[in-house]
Amino acid sequence: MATAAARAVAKSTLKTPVVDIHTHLYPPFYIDLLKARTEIPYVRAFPPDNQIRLVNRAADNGRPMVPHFFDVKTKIAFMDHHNIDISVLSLGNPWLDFLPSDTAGQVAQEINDSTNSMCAEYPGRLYFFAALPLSAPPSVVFGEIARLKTVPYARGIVLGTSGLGHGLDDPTLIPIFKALVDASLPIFLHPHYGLPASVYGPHGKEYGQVMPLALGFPMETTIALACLILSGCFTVVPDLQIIASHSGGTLPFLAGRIESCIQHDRLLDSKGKINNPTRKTVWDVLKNNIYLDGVIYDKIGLQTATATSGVDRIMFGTDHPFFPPLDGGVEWPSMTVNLKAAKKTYEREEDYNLVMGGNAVRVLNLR
Ligand code: 5CU
Ligand code: ZN
Repeated sequence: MATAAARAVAKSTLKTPVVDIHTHLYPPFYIDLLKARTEIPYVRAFPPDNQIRLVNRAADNGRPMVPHFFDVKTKIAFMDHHNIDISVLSLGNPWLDFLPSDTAGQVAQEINDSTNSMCAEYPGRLYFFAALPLSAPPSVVFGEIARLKTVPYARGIVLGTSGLGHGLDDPTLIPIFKALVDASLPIFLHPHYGLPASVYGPHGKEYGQVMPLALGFPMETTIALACLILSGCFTVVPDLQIIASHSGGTLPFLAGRIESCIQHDRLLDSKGKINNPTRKTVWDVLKNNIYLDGVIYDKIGLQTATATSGVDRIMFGTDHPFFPPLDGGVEWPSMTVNLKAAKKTYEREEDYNLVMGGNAVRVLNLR
C-alpha cells in the first residue's frame, strides 16, 4: 500500500508525468577522456569501418557510440517517442572512477556543469544525478557535494560499487554519506565491475555479454547493498537514501535469506550480545533506505521489488541508451518491456502512476 504522503502527491497531480530515473548520457567532453585511454575502460575506433565504440569490459567489443549516448537532442527525441515527460540523467559507467586524484575534481565540475546546462536547455524535462570526484582528496569531494546544492538541476549523485576504491562498507565513506544526506542528495547506485570472469566457468566467454550483464551486474549491486547493510551503515547514517539500479539486483529476492544468514551468523554487538538490537534488518533497510528502479523487464521481478520495498519506493527507468532495438526499429525494448511489466504489475491506477513518475517527482523534487 502507498503511504499517505505518496497518495497525496498522486492525488494532487493532475496528470502524473512519466519519469525515467535510469537513463545515461555521456557528455562529449567525457568521451574524449575515454578516447585518450589505452586500457579498458576506453573509447576507440574498431576495424573494419573505424566505428567508435565504448568498451567497458574485457572480452567485449563494446557499444557503438551513436548519438543516443552523447547527444541531448537525441535523448529528448527518445523521450518524446516513448512518451517520457522527464528524465533524470546520469553519467554512464565507468563514471570518474579511473581518473587520477589531481584531475578528478576539475573534471567532475565540468561534467556536472555541462550536464546541468543540457538540463537548462529543456526546462522541466531534464534533471540529473551528478558525478563525484571520488579519487580526489576528501576536501575536493566535500567541496563538490557542497557546490551541487547550488547546481539547479542536480537531484542526487551517481555512485558505483567501488566507492573510494575499497567498496561501499569502507568507513571512510561515512562522512561522505552524511554530507550527501545533509545536502538532500540521494545516491543512484549502479554496477560496473561485475564479478570475476572465472565465476562464469570455462565456457562463460562463449555466451557473449549475457553472464556479466544479466548476472554480474545484479550480483555486484546485491553485494554492494549487502555490504552496506552488514557494515551497519544504515544505523550510523539512518537517513541515507539509495536508489538501487535494476530493482536492487537480487536483493528483494534474497532479502529473507540474507536476513536469516545474518541472524545465524550471530552478529554480536559491542557487549557480545547476539543480534544487536539497534541493527536494522534487511527488511527495515528495504522499506526505509532503499528505492528500487523498475529496470527488471518482467512482472515477477517487479512484484518482488514492490512487495519488499513498497509501491511508494519503486521508480520507472529504461537504461537508455543501452539495449537498443534489435530490429533496427524505433521501439526500445528497455522502454516497452519495462512499461509492459509495470502495466501488468500495478492494476490500481494510483499505484501505476506512483511508479511511472509520482514517486520520482516526490522523492527527487522534480517540479
Ligand atoms: O551493455 C552494457 O555494456 C551496459 C553498460 O556498460 N552499462 C549499463 O548501464 N548498461 C549496459
Ligand atoms: Zn544503467
